[in-house]
Amino acid sequence: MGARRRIFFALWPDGPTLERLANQAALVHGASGGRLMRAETLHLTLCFLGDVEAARVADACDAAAQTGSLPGFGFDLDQLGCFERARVLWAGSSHWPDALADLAAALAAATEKAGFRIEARPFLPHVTLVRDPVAPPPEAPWSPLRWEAREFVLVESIRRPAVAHYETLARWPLRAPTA
Ligand code: 2AM
Repeated sequence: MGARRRIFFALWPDGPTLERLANQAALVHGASGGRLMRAETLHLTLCFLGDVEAARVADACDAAAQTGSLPGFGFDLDQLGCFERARVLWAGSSHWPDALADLAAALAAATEKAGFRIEARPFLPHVTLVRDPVAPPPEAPWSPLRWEAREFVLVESIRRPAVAHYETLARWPLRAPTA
């Protein structure tokens, strides 16, 4: 069996958004305990492809290009949530724009058409902030945070002892949003 690479499509925060997100993640962590995600790892997964053959990375890029020029959008990370089984604390949106759901759906459709197997779990946009929290999320402070998405990226998750390392492999612009 050839080498495999763990890849996913994501929104990555721009500098100012990342700074606010990282600051707030640190506040949450102060209340929740557990393992705080490092600032450079904060992201929102759009479509998780998992471990694929290395040669298939190019096919994932082709599939992304097939989605055409989709519009950019803004959304608010306005709530904290928790996946209890996975033991993660995250920031998410109570209402997200159709353009965000459409982007995730377009990537799922294009990658499935290219033969990738996508999990059928419903899309729930979230940014993981803390792993293995000790306290439940309502204890933690959170101020709504605006995120303007103008591109999406293909990222590789490289397993290193103890820490997750993410490397951006490619990026695609989103169109200027219509007013
Ligand atoms: P998480 O933050 O909820 O753990 C890299 O692992 C990224 O892919 C993370 O954002 C992670 O979500 C997400 N991810 C991992 N496994 C996944 C799966 N089976 N389905 C969807 N997303 C997954």
